[in-house]
Amino acid sequence: MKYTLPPLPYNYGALEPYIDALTMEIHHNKHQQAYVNNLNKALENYPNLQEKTLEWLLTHLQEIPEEVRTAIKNNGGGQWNHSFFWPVMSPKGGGQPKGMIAQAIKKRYGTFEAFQADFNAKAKGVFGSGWAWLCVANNGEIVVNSTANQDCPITNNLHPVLGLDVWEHAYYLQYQNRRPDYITAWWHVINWPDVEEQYRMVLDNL
Ligand code: MN3
Repeated sequence: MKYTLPPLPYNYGALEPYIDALTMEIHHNKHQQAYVNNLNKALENYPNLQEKTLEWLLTHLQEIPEEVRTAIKNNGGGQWNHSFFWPVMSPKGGGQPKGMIAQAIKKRYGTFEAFQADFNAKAKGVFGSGWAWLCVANNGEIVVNSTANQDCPITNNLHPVLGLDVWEHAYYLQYQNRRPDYITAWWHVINWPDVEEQYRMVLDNL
């Protein structure tokens, strides 16, 4: 089995009261584990694809045989997105960013609040299941966008530095239908030092 479930960088209850322990446990241990299992299953009969990185697979979907392309897009995206998602949250999170990402946000939006409003609107606007993102485009500009299902921004040449899972499985136990309340709570757990690190890494690799 090539792909495995990455451990969370904190315990399941660490993000309470903003995200409850049972949601975190099911989300990580059941939902992400299912993406891992189904990704491995999709790759079972394709030894040449097993040798590629997950990033390669998600940026070369058109080169993947049609019979496993959707499975790899969905489950590979699920594995990538969730592995990215956990470290951008922290029990010591929240507040406002510092450093280069703070400057980029200020340059693009003027204020942190204007950025937050745009991100919230994109997150609330996802119809059905998907994600909201803060990404960097190939020209170095930051972009706030959303993706459907488990579509990964890297497939479209956008490099995430922050992401929010707005699938119902991410919040339904605690917030039921109140996605906006989940989004509001989530700002309290954003790990801005990690976002800054992601941003610097992306810029270094453009
Ligand atoms: Mn999820």
